[in-house]
Amino acid sequence: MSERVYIGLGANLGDRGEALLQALQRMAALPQTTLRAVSSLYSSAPVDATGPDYLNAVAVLETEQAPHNFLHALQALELQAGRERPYRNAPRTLDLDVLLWGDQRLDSPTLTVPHPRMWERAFVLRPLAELDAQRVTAAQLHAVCDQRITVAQDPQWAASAVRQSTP
Ligand code: A4P
Ligand code: MG
Repeated sequence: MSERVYIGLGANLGDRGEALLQALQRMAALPQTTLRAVSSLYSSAPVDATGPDYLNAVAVLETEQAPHNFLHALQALELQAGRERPYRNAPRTLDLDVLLWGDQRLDSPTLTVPHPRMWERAFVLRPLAELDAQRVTAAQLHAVCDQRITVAQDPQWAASAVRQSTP
């Protein structure tokens, strides 16, 4: 059975836009997985972190993979993009977070879904609301409206990755 999965993408080191696009292409090529849609590309100030501004986006995929297998695949893509983990919330070349896994709640030592901090973050809620307005309330968006975030590119920035994935 396939599930509709929302992934948060972020980068604030290196060629950030290229890293996010390549990650989308690589996620689109994962077994039993289709990339359905990608939000606009957002530029955002670091939240609970220091360093350069981030580029962020949210992607929706359908996958028949099990959640932990999928998480391991995402972590392999982070490593491939040169991700290092010197300390918590350190600047990064690529971060891929599982935000939502259908309507499921998952709570294991390595995977918590919905992502526990997503509701505090405009860089997640704004692109998520763009993809699926029913997933985010006006009150939730209002709660993060003081965070600095702007649209850097419209959703066409990732159209080639979505086309590549469509069977
Ligand atoms: N893990 C548990 N649940 C999940 C999940 N739903 N998705 C575990 C992904 N991983 C999950 O992650 C640490 C551990 O979380 C993993 O081993 C995994 O088993 P990590 O990617 O190694 O470390 P991290 O990225 O520093 O942690 P995390 O939780 O992704 O950090 P946050 O809280 O997401 O914060 N500001 C802006 N503007 N844009 C950003 O993208 N990102 C962060 C990272 C901070 N500030 C930011 C941004
Ligand atoms: Mg992460």
